Amino acid sequence: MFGLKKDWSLDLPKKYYTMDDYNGGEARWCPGCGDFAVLTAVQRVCREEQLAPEKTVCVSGIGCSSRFPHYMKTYGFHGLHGRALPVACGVKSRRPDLNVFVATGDGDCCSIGAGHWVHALRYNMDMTVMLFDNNIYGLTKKQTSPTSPQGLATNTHPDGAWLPPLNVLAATLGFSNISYMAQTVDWNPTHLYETLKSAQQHRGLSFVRILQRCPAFVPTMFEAAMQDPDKILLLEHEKGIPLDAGVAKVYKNRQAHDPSDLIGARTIADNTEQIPIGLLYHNPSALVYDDFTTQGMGMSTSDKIEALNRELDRFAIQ
Ligand SMILES: Cc1ncc(C[n+]2csc(CCOP(=O)(O)OP(=O)(O)O)c2C)c(N)n1
Ligand SMILES: [Mg+2]
Repeated sequence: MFGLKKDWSLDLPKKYYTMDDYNGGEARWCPGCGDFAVLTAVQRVCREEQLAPEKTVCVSGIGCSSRFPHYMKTYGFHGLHGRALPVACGVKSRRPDLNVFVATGDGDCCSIGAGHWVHALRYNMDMTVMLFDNNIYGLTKKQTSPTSPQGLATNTHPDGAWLPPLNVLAATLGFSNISYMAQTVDWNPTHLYETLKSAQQHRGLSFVRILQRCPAFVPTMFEAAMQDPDKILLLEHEKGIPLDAGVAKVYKNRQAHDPSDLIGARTIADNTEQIPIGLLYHNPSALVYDDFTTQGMGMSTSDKIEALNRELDRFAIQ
């Protein structure tokens, strides 16, 4: 009589979400695309944290990486190019109870969506933002993006990109009221997973830049760092991303970095000779905009009408 209680009601186990509960179907990215690894890592985080699929929403802009919401069996919004963040802020402002993930590309976030990048990070609403940075416009087939390295031959700069890339880490650290910024790579699944898990647990906007391979258009982009792990600088600290023994074994080039140290984070970000991975900055006490947008949400209709009338009365001409 397994699971049958004395009053004849069934003692069913609490629902446990498995990977399947987050699987939105076969992902159609190119073979070898780094986006697959990110998708799996997010599904693992959802399972680990037991995020209810019906309480989770993935928001994106436009790009290969922005196809992400289609492959998650959660709510999703595949939006307009560059507009992932304002949509996500809108969702969060009315539904603070939802877990929000944002998928945005380097073109989506740092080019056409750059204005929203600055302001959404300043609003610091509680969501996990994943910047899929493959240093190229993938979906439109190889145009220069703000993070393309100088000299990269693309369809818009066949003789090589003219300018050095935008330093995403340094730029983000310059925005006001940021609360969480980490960097990871798609080709180390453990570090990727640990980083996204830590990001999801943070209350506020966690901005995670993921160096992401695009074998179709820039197949050698991160090859040097993959071949020689010493080109990666692994940041370690008790307040940082939990250090997995396997990850520590691969990345011998390590630096202790307290993520509350903004000046230290800026110094690391400015050194473009190495690729830092880990938590660069964390300020859990930054103001969270949700605390303002959710004010009055529990009001009844008559309370709302009364409050509205009170406001209108302020304009009455005596
Ligand atoms: C308003 C607007 N401008 C331009 C485009 C064309 N467009 C679609 S995706 C894209 C860039 C995609 O690059 P990225 O954001 O880096 O994503 P990826 O495909 O590399 O993942 C561009 C320019 C568009 N869809 N809408
Ligand atoms: Mg891109």
